[in-house]
Amino acid sequence: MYKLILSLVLAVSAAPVFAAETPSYDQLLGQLTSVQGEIPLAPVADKAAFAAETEGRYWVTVKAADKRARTKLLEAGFDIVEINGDKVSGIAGPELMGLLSSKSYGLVEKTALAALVPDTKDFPSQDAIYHNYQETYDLLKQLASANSDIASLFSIGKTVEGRDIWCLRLNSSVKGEGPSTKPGAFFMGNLHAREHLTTEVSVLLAAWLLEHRNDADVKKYLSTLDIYIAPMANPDGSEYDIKTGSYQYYRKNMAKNADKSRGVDLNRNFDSWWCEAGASTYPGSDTYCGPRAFSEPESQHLKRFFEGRRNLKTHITYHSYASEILYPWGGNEADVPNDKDKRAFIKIATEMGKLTNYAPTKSSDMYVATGDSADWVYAATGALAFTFELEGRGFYPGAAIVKGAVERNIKAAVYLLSVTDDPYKVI
Ligand code: 0X9
Ligand code: ZN
Repeated sequence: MYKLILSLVLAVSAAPVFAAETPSYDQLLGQLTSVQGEIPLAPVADKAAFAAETEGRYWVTVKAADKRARTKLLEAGFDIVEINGDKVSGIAGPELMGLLSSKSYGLVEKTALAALVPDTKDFPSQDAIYHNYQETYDLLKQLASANSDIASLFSIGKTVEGRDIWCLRLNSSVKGEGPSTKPGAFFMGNLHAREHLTTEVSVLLAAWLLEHRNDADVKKYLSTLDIYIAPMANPDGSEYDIKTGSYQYYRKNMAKNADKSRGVDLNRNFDSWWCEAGASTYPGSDTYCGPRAFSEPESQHLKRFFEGRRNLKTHITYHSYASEILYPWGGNEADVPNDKDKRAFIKIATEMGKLTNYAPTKSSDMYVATGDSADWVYAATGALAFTFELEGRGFYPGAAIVKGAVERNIKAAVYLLSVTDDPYKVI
């Protein structure tokens, strides 16, 4: 990917706002359109190269009549990925297969994950346009240095394995981690490892905003707001998902659990009714909530980030995939108690829904799951926090999907910026 960018940059003269080595948004998207088609879910060539992670895990479809049934499945440790009418599909480990095959569950279909996963040492060639950790960091660094009057890069903190959670800040008066009184917006990608499209949406949003920094509306947001973009909130998991020789369908962080299993679901580890529903206490499960709320360095750093920036008014955490824009609560079937907030949530989600063709949805209508980041952000800071479930079929939807997803989501993000000065002006 990086070599591709470099050769393109050498071949095409850079737009004036970018330093010579910085690829423009169009150049980045040029690459995105140059590869077409979804990744075929082909049988794996070298089964011996398979990491233990896919061993004994299945892609499973079971009956689940309603959201209560879905929440119960999450609690049993089932990782729901798709909801289709009265059925759900997702990933189950060996410990769950017995239960799901029993009479009390309606098992419709199961396929060994090992048979579905394409072989790769990094992003596979069809997906070379996706940014891995180093490429994401390099692009953020280039964007910051080419726009050093308004952009800066800092680390929110280090992960379990010692990687930095990089965050690009766009603020015309303050750099790095200095405090700001301007209303703030925070865009975050890739809290779940395998949801790589969310990294692309976030990092290309950054590239687009800076390339369009002289457009009247963008210029206004850049001079009046405090904007943060962290495209990879779970870089350990994200790298693990692509670096072990094959896509791993990996969701969690890389915590070493007491029972020797790996990973805590960061979107169950926040202190919002922590581990009460739709989460598992079994460490091997994909929805493991961790030993306690905020047990993980990644969630701790995000907590500190939000608590130290009370100027933040709006937030999107990007996930994939369901084409939905979710608003609180997700951990509780009730509506948020503050009527003004509720109306603002619904109105803003609806407007962003028109721009993306995603469905505005109360999060708990998907399923009740406690400990998610958006519930905590809203409850703890009052910032209007949305969970985007991007479009696509599958976690590895291929290169062709990226351009449209990025373009649609830039529109929604720019709309969110347009209300960040006062989100209640929409009601
Ligand atoms: O389950 C999740 O964490 C999110 N879906 S994903 O497929 N990306 O894993 C949805 C979170 C929505 N929040 C709640 N329903 N609480
Ligand atoms: Zn997710």
